[in-house]
Amino acid sequence: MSFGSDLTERAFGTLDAFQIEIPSWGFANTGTRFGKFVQAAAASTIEEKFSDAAEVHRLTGSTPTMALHVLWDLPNGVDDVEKVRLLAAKHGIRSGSINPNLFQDQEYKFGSLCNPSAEIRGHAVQHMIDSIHIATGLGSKDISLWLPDGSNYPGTQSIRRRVSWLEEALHASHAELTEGQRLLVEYKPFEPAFYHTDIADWGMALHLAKVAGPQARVLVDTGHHYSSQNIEQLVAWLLHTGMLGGFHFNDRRYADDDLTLGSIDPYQVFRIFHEIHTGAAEGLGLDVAFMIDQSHNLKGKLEAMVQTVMSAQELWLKSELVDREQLADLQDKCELVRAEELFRGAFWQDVRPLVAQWREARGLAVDPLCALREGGYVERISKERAGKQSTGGSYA
Ligand code: RM4
Ligand code: MN
Ligand code: MN
Repeated sequence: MSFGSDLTERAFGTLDAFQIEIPSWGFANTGTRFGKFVQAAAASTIEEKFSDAAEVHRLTGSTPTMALHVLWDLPNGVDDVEKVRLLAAKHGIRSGSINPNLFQDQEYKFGSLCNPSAEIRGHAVQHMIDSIHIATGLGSKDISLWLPDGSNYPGTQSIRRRVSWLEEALHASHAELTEGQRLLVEYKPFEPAFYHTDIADWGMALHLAKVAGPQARVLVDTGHHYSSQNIEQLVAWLLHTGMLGGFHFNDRRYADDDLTLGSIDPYQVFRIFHEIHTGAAEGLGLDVAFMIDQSHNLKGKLEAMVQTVMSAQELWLKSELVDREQLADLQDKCELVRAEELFRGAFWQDVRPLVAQWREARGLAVDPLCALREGGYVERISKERAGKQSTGGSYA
């Protein structure tokens, strides 16, 4: 397929502006609840994670920031800020969103921000506040809260009392935000709790974000929905209400599978991106953080991350190429098949040559996966790290 020069220019602008954050935990050994398969190249220190993130950014040009998980990456909390600042500067990767960890300590067995014990709730709020101070120290804009709280059996907890505790906790946390910072509220309908989760869906997250204060927004993790939920529709609603703060991208077939973005349903990512492009074109003044939340236990860490970023770039560009003016016209006329074909047509375009042209023009590897394989980085770290990997710094 050949592309005209206008289109090429537009595509280059779209790709230049595209950024997606990578998660530090994506480079660590990870697994399922049945165990972990250890990889020689897996990172076990924060320095190794920064080094891996820099390699992904060098190859893809789109990942200047890395999300950090407080207890995994800053086990000493605020005291680790200076060390992390130096590493970020050394590797040319900025610290991205700060993720509090309210699921690791033994005292959180029956909940953290929603624990019936006021004392334990207090510890959890303090952890939120520490996380915000870490973000301030690192120059990070977003604190993204995923709350593991919930219960396993009907009747064992008061759902409504827990809502009140959450409202109080998020309001108190929000008060610590500095100007320009945001509190992103993530939701998830199940796991680790299996009867009720305290922030189970986007409606609950939206309510809590509103109660927390003006700098709170909703974070959509694409893996955190019931099967068959129409994610682009809720994205459209969050855009409409000005409450969409960001995404954790991953793909899934069954549950919160954390598979590679677009590996199961690329059309869904396209549809979500289309909503965002449409919102931006309509002047909504968007401030939406794109982040990856994946951790691969079978694929090579670096390879999976580069593949994910490439898929994101391709889908972001495809969805930008929808002729939105013509689509709006067809929608107005209820020309269903023509509208659908226009939409699907953009999805089916092969934009990979266009992305390759952009890479070449920007001095990036034309084929980042091949460059990763041939560049020797993974071999080098596999030798350096062999035998010293820990299985900490990520889940199960
Ligand atoms: C959760 C959720 C959070 C992530 C943890 C590790 O399922 O997606 O965003 O921080 O996993
Ligand atoms: Mn997530
Ligand atoms: Mn998840």
